[in-house]
Amino acid sequence: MSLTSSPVTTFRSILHVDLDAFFASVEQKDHPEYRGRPVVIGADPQSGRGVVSTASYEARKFGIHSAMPITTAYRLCPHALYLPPRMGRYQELSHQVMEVLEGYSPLVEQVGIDEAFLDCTGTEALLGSAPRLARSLKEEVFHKTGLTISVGGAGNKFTAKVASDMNKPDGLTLCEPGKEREFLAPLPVEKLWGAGEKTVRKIHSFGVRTIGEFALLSPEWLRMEMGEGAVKLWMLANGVDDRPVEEEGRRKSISEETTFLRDQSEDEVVEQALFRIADTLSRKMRKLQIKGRTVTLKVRLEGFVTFTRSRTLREPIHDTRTIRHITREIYRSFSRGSRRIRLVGIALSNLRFPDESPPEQLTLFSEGGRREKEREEGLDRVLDNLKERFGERVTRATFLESSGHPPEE
Ligand code: TTP
Ligand code: MG
Repeated sequence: MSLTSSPVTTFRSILHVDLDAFFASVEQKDHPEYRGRPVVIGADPQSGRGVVSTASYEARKFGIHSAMPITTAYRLCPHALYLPPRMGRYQELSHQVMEVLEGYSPLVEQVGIDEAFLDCTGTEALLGSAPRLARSLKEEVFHKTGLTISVGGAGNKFTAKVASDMNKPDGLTLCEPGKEREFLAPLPVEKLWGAGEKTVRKIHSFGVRTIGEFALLSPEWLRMEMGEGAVKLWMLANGVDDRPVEEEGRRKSISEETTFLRDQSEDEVVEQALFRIADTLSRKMRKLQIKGRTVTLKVRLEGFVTFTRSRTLREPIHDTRTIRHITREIYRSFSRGSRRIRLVGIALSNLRFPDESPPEQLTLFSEGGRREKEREEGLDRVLDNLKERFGERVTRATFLESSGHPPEE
C-alpha cells in the first residue's frame, strides 16, 4: 500500500441558511390571524419617526422593505399591520434554529440574528448528500419552530450566501462545488460581497454588468484602476473565497439601549428608562451566565452627538441592583447642559464567561458583604423566574434604594 496520496482537489461543502422575513414570520406564526396579511415590523407609523425592521412577503408586494422610513411604508400600505419588534421572542427562536443547525455540522458560524454558515464537508458521508442534508435541515427547522428558511450551498461562503438569496422564501439552491464561477457568471456585479454603490458605478463605467464579465478583466489592470479591494472582488467573481467557517468569537460586550419617542429633558424619565434597561440587560447576562467588570453608559443627545462614560469594578458582576446604581451615578455626574436626550444605553464589557470564572475570591468581601451579595443574587433569581412566568410588570421597586456595591478600581 502506498502512503503517498494522489493530488486530488478536495472541495468544501458549505451551506448558508437565512430565515425568511424573520421578525414578520415570527409574528405570523405566533398570531395565526396575521397570516396572509401584510405585516410590517418596526417603528410606530403614528410617531412619524423610525424605520421598518422587516416586512412580510405580503407587505413587500407594496414595495415595503427593511430600513425604509416607517412613514413611507405607511403611505405605500396604510392597511398593513404595524407591529413593534419583540426582540426577546426573536432571540429565542433564533436560538432554537441555531440548535437545529448544530445537529448538522460541528462547525456552525452564526452571522447576525437569522443567518448562519455550516461547513458540512465530511458530514455528508454521515447525513447524506448536500441536497438531502439541506432538505432535512429545512424540514427539521420548520417542524421545531414553524419557520421557513432558505438554504444555499456551494464550495465557498460567498457563493453559498448568494445561493440562499436566489429562491426566497423557502428556497433551496445548490451550486455544485467547483462550479462557482459558472454559477455566479450571469449575476449582476451588485451581488459581489463588499461592492458598494461607488464601486459598482466604477465597474459599470468599464461597460461591465455581470460577475462573469468582471471575472474576465485582468487583475493587474483592476489593481491599477481601482486598488487592491477590486482584486478581492475579482477573486470572488472567479469563485475563489477561502474564508473558513468559524465559530463565533467571544463577544466583547453586551448591551441594551432605548430611543425615546420624543427627545427627553426630564432626568426622572431618563433614569426610569435606565432602570428598565439595567433590568433587561442584567437578566440577559444571568441567562447567559456572563458577568462584566466595566459598566458603560451611553447617551445620545439631540443632533446625534453621542457620549460614553465608563466605570470599572474590581469584581465582575451581573446583578440588577449594582448595574442600576452605577449607571445612575454615572448619569448624575454627566453634564448635558440644556441639551435633550435622544437615546440612552448601558453596556457591560471586560466580560467573564461561565467556563472561565475563577473560584470566588471570598477575601474581597467581608462576611456581611458576602451575605448581602448572596441575598442579592437570590432575589434576582426569584425575579427572573417570576418575569419569565408573568411578564415584565413584575418589579423589584421596594429593593431599589438599598446601598452598597462591589468596590471600584
Ligand atoms: P434579513 O435576513 O436581512 O431579512 P428578513 O429575514 O426579514 O427577510 P429575508 O427573507 O429577505 O431574509 O434580516 C433579518 C432580520 O433582521 C429581519 O427580520 C429584521 C432585522 N433587520 C432589521 O431590523 N433592520 C434591517 O435593516 C434589516 C436588513 C434587518
Ligand atoms: Mg432573513
